[in-house]
Amino acid sequence: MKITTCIFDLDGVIVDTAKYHYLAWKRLAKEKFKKDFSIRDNEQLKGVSRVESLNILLRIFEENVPENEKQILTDLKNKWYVEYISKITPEEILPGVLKFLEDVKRNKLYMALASASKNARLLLDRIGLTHLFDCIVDGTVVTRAKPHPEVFLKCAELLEVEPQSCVVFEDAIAGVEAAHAGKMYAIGVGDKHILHKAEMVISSFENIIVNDVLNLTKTNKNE
Ligand code: B16
Ligand code: MG
Repeated sequence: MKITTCIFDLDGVIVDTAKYHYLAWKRLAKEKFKKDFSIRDNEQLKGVSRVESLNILLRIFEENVPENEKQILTDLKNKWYVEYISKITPEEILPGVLKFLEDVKRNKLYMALASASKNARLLLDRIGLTHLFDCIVDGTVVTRAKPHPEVFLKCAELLEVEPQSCVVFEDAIAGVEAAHAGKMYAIGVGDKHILHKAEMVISSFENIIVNDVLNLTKTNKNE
């Protein structure tokens, strides 16, 4: 089937917000539990929803918190995170992304944004990319977290395209799994050892052109 749509994750694909999520979780761990949250443990939070991220963090620290207090903790983490990202500028768009997005437009493919983040629109506005996307599906719209494919399937539904004609760009293992669960192709952005389940892995958008995406159909099991 011909590729019709490129679906982009936001955090870690278009802009490196993982470091800001990390700083905010690290601060929470320090101030509330007097513990140090490592960058290695932070990998487990990528692409995962806010509340599930807290659950993972509590599991790592073997801490128990009553359900009603979880909201207070996630609100605090989000307050700090929003403070950090409010200062983001278009300069923080990752290398090669703008050129690749222009290439997608030139090839008349749909462009969708699919993010687990409830701050996705704020972030897109800050970096000036909102107008480029044909549809935006974020954490305020979906109820099920990756690896469930809901966020990607919703994009296909809104654009009225077949999931098999969509290619998802993801930096998280859970995101690659979600794309496959939705019968879509996955291109990993990051480490090829971590994202080895994807059909293709790029270390940066400087290493890909749209033709590479269109050629996926020739070799792939989705055919
Ligand atoms: P928020 P993505 C995800 O965004 C992040 O990777 C993940 O670390 C974060 O916990 C999640 O969004 C929720 O974000 O707290 O802002 O609602 O990678 O799916 O674009
Ligand atoms: Mg991500």
